[in-house]
Amino acid sequence: MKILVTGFAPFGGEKINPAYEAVKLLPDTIAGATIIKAELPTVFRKGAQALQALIDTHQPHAVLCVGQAGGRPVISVERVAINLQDARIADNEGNRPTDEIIVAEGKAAYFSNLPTRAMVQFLRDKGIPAALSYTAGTYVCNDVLYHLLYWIDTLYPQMRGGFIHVPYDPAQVVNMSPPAPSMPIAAISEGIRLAIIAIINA
Ligand code: PCA
Repeated sequence: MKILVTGFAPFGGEKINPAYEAVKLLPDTIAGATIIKAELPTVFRKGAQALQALIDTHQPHAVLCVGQAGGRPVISVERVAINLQDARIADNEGNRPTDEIIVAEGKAAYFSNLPTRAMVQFLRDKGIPAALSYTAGTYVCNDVLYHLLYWIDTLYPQMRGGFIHVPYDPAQVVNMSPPAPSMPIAAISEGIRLAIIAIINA
């Protein structure tokens, strides 16, 4: 089995993106599955284009994208992506879409076909705080997840795909007052590893 796991480039003035830092720490093999790791640009549409090129090249059985959700206190396993771009801040190329549809002929929303509830439960069983999330936002992460789930619906029905949002790393919040919630990158990486085991075991 081959699993593509992606993180994102830092955005919004941050020096690191804990999502990609945690993805980089993953082993190359998890429970017998080959793990392919990559970084996506934090840019509307370009992030999704980069993901499509990776899927074309590697033909993975499953795709797990990981992004930073600064302010969320736990690892969030996303259930749904919506057909909307609505950016609070500019992306890394200065795009700031408002009220834009992602795919004109796409559905209003798609559900992840990963075992989201089992992933959350497995992380909790192993001591990593995790929760189901019913919104991936309306920024670049939702854009990438929406494209992924649209392709699964229309092009790759055998493929499984989904998204995990992760908290800030402590180094990103030390100078905030009060500091936003955070989780060390090593713990985030272990959470992603456990989520991948839950995907393999489903
Ligand atoms: N988080 C952003 C985009 C890139 C990332 O890591 C988001 O939640 O949309």
